[in-house]
Amino acid sequence: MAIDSMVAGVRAPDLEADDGLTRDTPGRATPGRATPGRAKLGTDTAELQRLDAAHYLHPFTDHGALRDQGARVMVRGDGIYLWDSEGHRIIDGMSGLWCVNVGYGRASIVDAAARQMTALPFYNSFFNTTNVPAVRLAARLAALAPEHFRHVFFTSSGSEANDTAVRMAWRYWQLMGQPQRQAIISRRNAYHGSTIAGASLGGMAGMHAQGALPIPGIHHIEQPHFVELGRGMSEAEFGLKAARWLEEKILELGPEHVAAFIGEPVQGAGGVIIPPRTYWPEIQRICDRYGILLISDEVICGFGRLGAWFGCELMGMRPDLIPFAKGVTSGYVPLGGVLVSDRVADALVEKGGDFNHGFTYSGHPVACAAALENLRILVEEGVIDKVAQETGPYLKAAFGALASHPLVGHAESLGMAAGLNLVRRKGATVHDCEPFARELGVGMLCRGHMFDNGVIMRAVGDRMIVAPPLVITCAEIDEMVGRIRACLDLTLSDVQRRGWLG
Ligand code: PXG
Repeated sequence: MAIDSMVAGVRAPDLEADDGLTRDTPGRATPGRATPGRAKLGTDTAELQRLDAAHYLHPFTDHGALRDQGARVMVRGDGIYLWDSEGHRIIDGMSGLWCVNVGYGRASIVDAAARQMTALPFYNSFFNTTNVPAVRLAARLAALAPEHFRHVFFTSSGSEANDTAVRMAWRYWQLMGQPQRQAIISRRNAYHGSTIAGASLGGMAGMHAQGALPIPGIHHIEQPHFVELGRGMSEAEFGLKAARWLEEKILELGPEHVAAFIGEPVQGAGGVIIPPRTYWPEIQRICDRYGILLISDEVICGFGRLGAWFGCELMGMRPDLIPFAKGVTSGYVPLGGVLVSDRVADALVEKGGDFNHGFTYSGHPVACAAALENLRILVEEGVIDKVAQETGPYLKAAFGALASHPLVGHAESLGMAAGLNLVRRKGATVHDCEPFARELGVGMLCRGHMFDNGVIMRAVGDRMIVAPPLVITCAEIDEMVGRIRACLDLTLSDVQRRGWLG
């Protein structure tokens, strides 16, 4: 999960120099130390790259490598397109980071935030106070969420949302007189954030390895990854088998010790892993059987990514808690939260007393105002219906056709999330394909070509994924998939030249 860095893209003929940046110093920065106290923010790329390398520690980044390469400086966005400081126009195939669902350049969200900043930029929601956008947003979300949800707890990020879900699950079981129910079960290759609870819930070995993680009480089972683990089975059979790993873990821990199970409806950062249709209904049955809370982490899947308001609605789940973030504001302002079902809210409200948890920015009025306008756009423009009925199926066909490429084992999508596997040799079934040796880094090679050719795509090992803004049109999907195909050709030439095809 290193950041996507730093190669040239397609130079846009149509970039207006209206971003205040000069472009007379193209090329890479020479890294170096800025003079303390004298650093003045330059407007040219090289100067920004130098200051970036000198002072800015980026998330999930090899800082030494970034310093040598120089960061790409993004300066402007419009619809599905981004422009960097050197004027390259790039298709944002990742919606920022799975979040800019309504696309860039939405003046009405800017106006809503500015109006709220003018009226009341901040007030807290502690000490029996509230604010207008937070109240309105809570009511709006209650109306949009599945029927058994009427309450919301606000945070500023997905990680905080998941920390909140864990604390809420623990508190719920205390209030229910079963305080020994503390174990939370999650899955390998899940991503639930980067705070200590979030990283513990996540199943990313590389994150656990850099500290004393996971924290005690968090357990992992295998993921429902048919390609990796389903050899010799039908998808339907594998879905049931994968769900029953949960039951085995519950019985191993003792049901009376288990508080909750958490999962993303479709794993996002793990590589757009779409589970078999049989998986989630069986998980639901198991959670019901042992009374365990089900947490549907909708930080990526919520707000239309899969062609429904929430992924759980598509998957046959009836969760008790829904952490969300990202798409609720389309990333214009940070906001997250947890939708709380009646089962949990009734305990908190009716039996509760104080729930000793919250953040300064819980219910931030500017973030909530931006979210309200973002939700208005999603509803009034029929964005999610379009993903379900028009652009999602169009992407499925266009992206699925990439499976004919000699490097592609299989390609699949759901809504506006898609993934394909780069393979050394194709096979009759997904299990007969031969992967490349992981250390060759074919996915990263391919991602480099994508950047060079003006489309942002993520590489998760050798799985290439896209999740473009939900407002992408069919013509734009054609443009994006055309560039992806061209980059697959370039990657194929590379691996042939290097003799990696055998
Ligand atoms: N849950 C899920 C399902 C996520 O995808 C988080 C929680 C944490 O949200 P915050 O707002 O705390 O980042 C996420 C975040 C990637 C990538 O490389 C994905 C995320 C974050 C960073 C990188 O795909 N998702």
